[in-house]
Order: sequence, then C-alpha cells, then structure tokens
Amino acid sequence: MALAEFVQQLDQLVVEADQAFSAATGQEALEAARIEFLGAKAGRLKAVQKQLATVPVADKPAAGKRLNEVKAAIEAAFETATARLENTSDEVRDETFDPTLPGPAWSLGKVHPITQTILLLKDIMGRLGFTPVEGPEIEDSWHNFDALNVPAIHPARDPLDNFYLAHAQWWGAQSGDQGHGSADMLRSQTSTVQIRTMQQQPPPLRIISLGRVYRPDTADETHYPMFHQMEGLMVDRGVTMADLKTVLRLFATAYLGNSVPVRFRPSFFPFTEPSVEVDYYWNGRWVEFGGAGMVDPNVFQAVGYDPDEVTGFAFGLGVERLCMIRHGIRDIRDLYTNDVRFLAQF
Ligand code: FA5
Repeated sequence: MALAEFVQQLDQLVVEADQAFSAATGQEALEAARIEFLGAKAGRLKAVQKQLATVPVADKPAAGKRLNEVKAAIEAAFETATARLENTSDEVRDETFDPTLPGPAWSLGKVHPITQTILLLKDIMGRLGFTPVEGPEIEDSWHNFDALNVPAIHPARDPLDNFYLAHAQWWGAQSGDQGHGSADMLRSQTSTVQIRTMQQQPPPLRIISLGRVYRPDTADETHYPMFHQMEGLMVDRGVTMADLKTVLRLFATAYLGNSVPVRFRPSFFPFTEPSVEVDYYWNGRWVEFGGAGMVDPNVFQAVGYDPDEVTGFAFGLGVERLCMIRHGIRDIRDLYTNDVRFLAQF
C-alpha cells in the first residue's frame, strides 16, 4: 500500500472516531465506540495498523509516525468524551464539596415511650391469652355510664368531671337507655370497651383494650387530662377473684421483671362487686396502678349475658403509671411536652 493511501485511511479514522465519541450520550454508547475504534483485537485502528506491513520500506518511518499521531488523537478524543459525560451526570458538582469531611449525623426517630409500653403490654397480655380490642374515643354516655351500672344521679357524670361534647345534654342522658338521650362525650375510661365487646361477642371472653381516655384533671406530676388505660376483661364459667389476682401478679412480674407482690385494697366501682384498688410493691413501696373487681351482674344484664351462667373479672390500669415506674420517670408531663432530648432516651 502506498504511503498516501495509508495516511488517508488514518485521517479518515480520526474524523469518524471523533464523530462517534462526540455523538455518544451515555457510558454504554461511548464504550461501544471505544471498542469499535480502539479495540485491542478487532478495532478499526488495529486493522489499519496491520496494513503498515504493506507500506514500502522507505516510507515506513513516516507511516509509523503518522500512525502514532492518529492513535494519540483518537485516544484524546475518547478522554474528552469521557470527561464530558462525567460532567453532565445527574449529580450537581459543587466546587466547595469535600468528600473527605464527615457527613451530617442523622438521628433516627423513635417510638414514643407510651407506644412502646402499649406494645409491650399487648405482648405480655397476649401470652396470658388476652386478645386486644378497640373502641371509640368519642363515646355516648350509655356506654360510658349507664351500661356500666353508674346510676343517673352518680357524681361521676358531673360535667365538671367529664368532657361532654358541645352539643351534648348530659342532664338529658341521666336516664338514657342505649341510643336515647345519650350524651356524646370523650370517654373517661376504657371500661366502655368491655360493654362494646360483650354486646358483639358471646362468652367466654378474654380481652384487653388499650387507649386514650379524657378527664378534666389538672395536670400535675401524676395526672394529665388525657392519659391511657389498659382495660382487661375475662368472662367464663367459674371465674373468681383468685384468677384476677393471679393474672395481675403474672402480668406485673412479666412487666417489671421481678416477682412483684400484688395488694388489693377494698374500693368501689359501680360496675364491679366486689371492687378493689390494685397496688404493686415496687422499690420498697406500694404503688397504685388502677382499679379492678368482679363484673357486677347488672353489667352482664345490660349486655344480654346471663349472670347465673357466667362470672368475670375486669381491671383498668393507668398506662402512664406503668411506663413511668419502669423507666423511673418522675413527672407524667415529661411524656407530653415532646422534648426530643427526653424522648430520645427510650
Ligand atoms: C377507672 O377508670 C376504672 N374504669 C378502672 C376499673 C376497670 C375498675 C375495670 C374496675 C374494673 P380510676 O379512675 O381509678 O378507675 O383510674 C384507673 C387508673 O388510671 C388510676 O389508678 C391511675 O393509674 C390512672 N389515672 C387516673 N386518672 C389519671 C390521670 N388524670 N392521669 C394519669 N393517669 C390517671
């Protein structure tokens, strides 16, 4: 092959390679063009190079020199295209960005301690055979009072002790039967869910209900106008006070991690007879957690259960109190001020 022809092929190759590299819009296309022109085995430059052998001996130095120049030019065109693609990638390049500096510290959100407590309580009670159920937070006074055997003239119905809704006529509800003259209110106890569950399901029952309740209590270290209760209800043939005490003791032992003595103090709730206050012995003192008792026969009658057939126990414990004792929290208000420094500890 004559020198002129050899050189012309090389020059043509530079132009085509440059066009192909410039046209590549992505890494894949660029790599394909690189293989086409610069490929070590079957590349087009290699093919022209092989023809160097056919160039007359006298012209070989000039041909070889030109070959090296063209090779360098094609490689330079490839480098330029590579740099172009890197600069136009999605990432916006920031001159001041220093990849060697430590990045910002991300802190993960946490489950609120009350929610953590609720999950744990469900877990423990679940192992004791109690299924979680739910009820509405806006209740009618029939479920909150009447069906729970709270008499029409009972002081617990007083509007100063309850959050009735603006349109509700609490006094009209005093003799309310279900759905009639029944005032809407924010429930003051989770015992309402006992009623709703028994209305829907026949005995035997073993349920818990965890949720918010509302009372116009002044906030202090141990009281808040909105708090949570865990209600428990077990109904079957032959359920006794001994079952109640056993369940509460097993629960406390699982929850607090030590053998926890339980104390019952005589008390009064309209919906249980007998009724007790439940105290746990913890860190050298007795702490009150809630109320409990044997379900009053009048409650069974209100929901259509036969009190001659079944007996049952019920209890209502303060969830905040349980949470506070486990974590050594002194003031219930800390749980509701949403201070991340406090909440991040749990
Ligand atoms: C009741 O609410 C009954 N319904 C409990 C019950 C259920 C008795 C079933 C019998 C059978 P009491 O009003 O005592 O009871 O409240 C129970 C617990 O809720 C208290 O012991 C306390 O731990 C918690 N508690 C009451 N008021 C507040 C408040 N303002 N803030 C935080 N926790 C409270």
